[in-house]
Amino acid sequence: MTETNWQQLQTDVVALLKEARRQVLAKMHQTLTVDEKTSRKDLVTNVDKGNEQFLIGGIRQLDPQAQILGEEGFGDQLTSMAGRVWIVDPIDGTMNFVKQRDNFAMMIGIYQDGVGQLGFIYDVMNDVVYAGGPVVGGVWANDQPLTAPANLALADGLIGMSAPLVIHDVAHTQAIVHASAGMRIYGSAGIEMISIMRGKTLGYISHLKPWDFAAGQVLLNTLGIRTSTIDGQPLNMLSSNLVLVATEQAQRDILRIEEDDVSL
Ligand code: 2AM
Ligand code: CA
Ligand code: CA
Ligand code: CA
Repeated sequence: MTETNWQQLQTDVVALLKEARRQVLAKMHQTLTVDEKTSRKDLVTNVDKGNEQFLIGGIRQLDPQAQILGEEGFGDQLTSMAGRVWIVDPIDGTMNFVKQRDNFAMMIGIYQDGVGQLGFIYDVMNDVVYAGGPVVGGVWANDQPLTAPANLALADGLIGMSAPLVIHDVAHTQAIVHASAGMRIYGSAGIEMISIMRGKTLGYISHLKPWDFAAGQVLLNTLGIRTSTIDGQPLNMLSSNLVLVATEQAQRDILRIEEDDVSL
């Protein structure tokens, strides 16, 4: 693709995701094959793998020159973000998928030379695709344009967290929760990011891989929400990061807690 028609590409990716949803729903109530990756809390199913293969096949047709990074390893070995890179999480919230058959997402981020262009988070069970980016000038929930969430201070809203960080009080997460209006834990980075786009929570802190935040970063930044490491640095797209997603004000509040090293 020399001249990319981003609007058309967005439409094509949404169509691909809709077909992926049909396949996942059809397989969801059959017996799942569930394997442990690094621990009994880190699972992968036949549906994660099958869906990644399906999505990557579709992306290769849409953009044959691109590099593709997929969580389950069916894409390319990525060593740089040069050129066009697609980052795919076929099922985000696999534990929710296995235990609840709900609260999971499909996610795709498209980057050009390391810069986010389009993002997609599909809330599968509610059948809502969040799609958009700077190249199309906004974010849509299905056909509905989203407005930027209010720029809340930490004290004025709820914050999403990953449970292990709070249990072990990594990076002063307990002090951050204490300073907020309350904590919520959804168990899916994608569902957490949707909640922020909807203004239901003002941020999220979790230890994440590129496929967990690639799509959300594009969508959230388009809506004025900040994404960084817990130290306020840009996210590294080729490694794990301790990710801080927050409104501008809440990001400032949280970075101050990190700097002050306060324990409440
Ligand atoms: P996943 O389901 O695609 O693996 C769960 O708290 C959230 O964190 C999910 O979005 C999950 O994505 C992500 N996550 C990242 N690393 C994880 C890990 N090692 N184990 C479980 N979930 C992980
Ligand atoms: Ca996983
Ligand atoms: Ca994930
Ligand atoms: Ca996944």
